[in-house]
Amino acid sequence: MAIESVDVVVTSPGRNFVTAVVTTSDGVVGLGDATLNGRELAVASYLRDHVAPTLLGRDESQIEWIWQYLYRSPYWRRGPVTMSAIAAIDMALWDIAAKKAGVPLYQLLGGASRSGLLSYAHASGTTVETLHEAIHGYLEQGFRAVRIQAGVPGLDQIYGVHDAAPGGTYEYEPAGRAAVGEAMRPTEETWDTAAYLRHLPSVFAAVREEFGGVLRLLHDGHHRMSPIEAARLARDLEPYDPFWLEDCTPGEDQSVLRLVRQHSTTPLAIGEVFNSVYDYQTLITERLIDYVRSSATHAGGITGLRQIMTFAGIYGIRSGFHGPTDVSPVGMAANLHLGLAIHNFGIQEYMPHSALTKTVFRTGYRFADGLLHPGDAPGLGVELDREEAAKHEYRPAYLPVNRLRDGSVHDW
Ligand code: GCO
Ligand code: MG
Repeated sequence: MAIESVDVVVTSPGRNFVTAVVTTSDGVVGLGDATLNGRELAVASYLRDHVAPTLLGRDESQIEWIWQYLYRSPYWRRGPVTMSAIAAIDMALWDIAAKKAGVPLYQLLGGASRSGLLSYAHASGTTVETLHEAIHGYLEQGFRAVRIQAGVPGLDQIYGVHDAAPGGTYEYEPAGRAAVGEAMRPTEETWDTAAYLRHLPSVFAAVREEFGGVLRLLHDGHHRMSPIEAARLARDLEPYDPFWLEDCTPGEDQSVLRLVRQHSTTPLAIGEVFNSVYDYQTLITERLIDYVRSSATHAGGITGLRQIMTFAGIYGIRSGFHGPTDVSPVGMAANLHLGLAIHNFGIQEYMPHSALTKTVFRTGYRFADGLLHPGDAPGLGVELDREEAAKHEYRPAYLPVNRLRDGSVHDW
C-alpha cells in the first residue's frame, strides 16, 4: 500500500494545535502531532510545503526508512521545526501500522512493561495557602506526585503560577492569545533569581510539613538559573527530598550540569526543548541527569524518542516525558504508548486538556489511581473530529517573555 495524502490540520480549541493526517491507498488514517507552541505555522508550512509532496506514493509501512529519509535528505538537520514535522509523520505512520495490525500501539513497541504510568500534576499557588489547596485538590483526584510552583514575594506574575479559578478548577493555559486575525506581542514578566532562591526552600519546607514525606514533589526551574545558582538550589532543596529539579539551567550547555552534580544529590531532569539524541550525548554518557524530559512531539516522534530512551537505558536514566497542554492529545498518546512499553520509564507529566480541546480530539487514554494508561483501541487511540476542528480558527498565541528588573531579557 502507499501514502495517498498528507493533510495538515491547524485548529485552536482553546489553544493552537497542528496535526498531520496521513491517509493510505487502502483508506487507513494515521494522526501525528506537530504542535510547536508559539511557532505553530512554521511547522504547518514545513509539513505542507516541504514534506507532504515527497511522501506521496511511498510505502507507509517503511517507518524507519521514512524517518531516516526525512532526517537525512533535507541537508539541514535537527531543530524544533524540522523535528516536530518529522515527529508528526512518524506518529501517523506508527498509528497506521498499529491500526492495520488491530492492536494498541504499545503492542508493536514490545508490549506493556507495566500496568500504568505514574503521573504528576501541576500544582501551583501565588501563596503557600493556595498552593496547599491545589495539592489537596490533586490528591483528591488520585495523583501521587505533584509539581509545585509558587509565587515569590515581590514578583507580580510568574510563569506557571496560578491560583485555582472560581469553581476550584486548576486548569490553566500558559500562552496568551490574540483574537482571530489579530497580531499580538508576547506579554513580559519581571523576574528576580535572588528573590526566588531565597523563597523556594521555605515553600518546600511548608509543603513537606503539611503533606508529609511520601508525596513525590517536583519543581521546574524553567532554565532561569546560572550554573552556580542551580547548584545552590539543588543543594537547598535536598532536605525536602525532591523527586526532581527540572531545567535548572538553560539546556544548550550540557557541561554546566557537572557543577550542579558536584554540589548535590537532587535528581535532575532536562530536555523539553531538546530535539534529538545528540542533545543528550554528554548528559547521558556522563550521567549528568536522571530523567529525559523530551516528548515524542518535539524529538522526532516515537522513533526519535525511542532512540533517546534506548541510549538512556544503557546508563540507567529514565523517562519523564513532557506532557503540557501544548503537546496535543495525539502527542500525549504517543508518549503514553512508548512509556508503557519501555523498561526505563520514570514518570509522566499530565496536564489534562480542556473539555473544549476534547471535542476536537477524542481520546482513549485514561487516568485512575495516579496512573495513566493509553487505552486499548487500535493505533494511538485518538480520533480527530475535522468538522469540530474547522470551527476553531488559528489565533496567534505566545508564551510570556522573561525580563529582569532592569529590563534585560532573561532565560526562562
Ligand atoms: C513543563 C513546561 C511547560 C512549557 C511549555 C512550553 O514543564 O510542562 O515547562 O509549561 O513551558 O510546554 O511550550
Ligand atoms: Mg518544564
